[in-house]
Amino acid sequence: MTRIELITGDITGERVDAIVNAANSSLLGGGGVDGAIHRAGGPSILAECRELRATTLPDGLSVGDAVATGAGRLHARWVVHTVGPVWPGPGAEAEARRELLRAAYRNSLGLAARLGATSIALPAVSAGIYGWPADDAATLALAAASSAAADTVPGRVRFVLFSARMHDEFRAAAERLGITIELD
Ligand code: AR6
Repeated sequence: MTRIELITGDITGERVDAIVNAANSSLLGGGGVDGAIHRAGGPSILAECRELRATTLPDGLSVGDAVATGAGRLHARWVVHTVGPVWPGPGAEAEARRELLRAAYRNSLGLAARLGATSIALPAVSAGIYGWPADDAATLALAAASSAAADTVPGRVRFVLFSARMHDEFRAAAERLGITIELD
């Protein structure tokens, strides 16, 4: 049974096996949580990302995929980089991209589980610079974590939300979905 926790805070302070980064396809850094993770984790994470680009990912990481590096100075073993979709605005395209946001969570959780992570911290992927509506982002995130088969998700899943407002959105989404969560 997966334990899902909601906390408000800065994900770079987490002590877990794996920290998920809301990156972009270049893997070469950016703003938001991506910038914060690289700043706090130090240059080794970017060096590993450059190495991935030079070897297995010459065209970058596709939207919805996930890849792991070490975690540098962070209190974690791995950073799992994923790329969420940009919010396209309401309409048919939004439904297609929702599947990509689900995939970003599913692939991040699955990769961490395969690496042997028993705990993982995730931000609200796509809900910042990429503009995804907070209520839908929260619903997709929690549904992905709670519906995953036990061996495809670390036992402890912590959603680390950067604002009280996003924390409220996740709590409301958990209620709508009927998911039991632990609050810090
Ligand atoms: N800890 C936890 N959550 C955070 C932190 C932090 N330190 N900093 C921001 N957030 P965003 P995206 C929240 O914009 O929407 C980058 O430039 C933030 O409030 O980081 O997937 C990448 O390189 C929001 O709720 O990621 C890409 O180009 C959530 O994390 C692009 O932004 C995600 O916001 C990705 O955009």
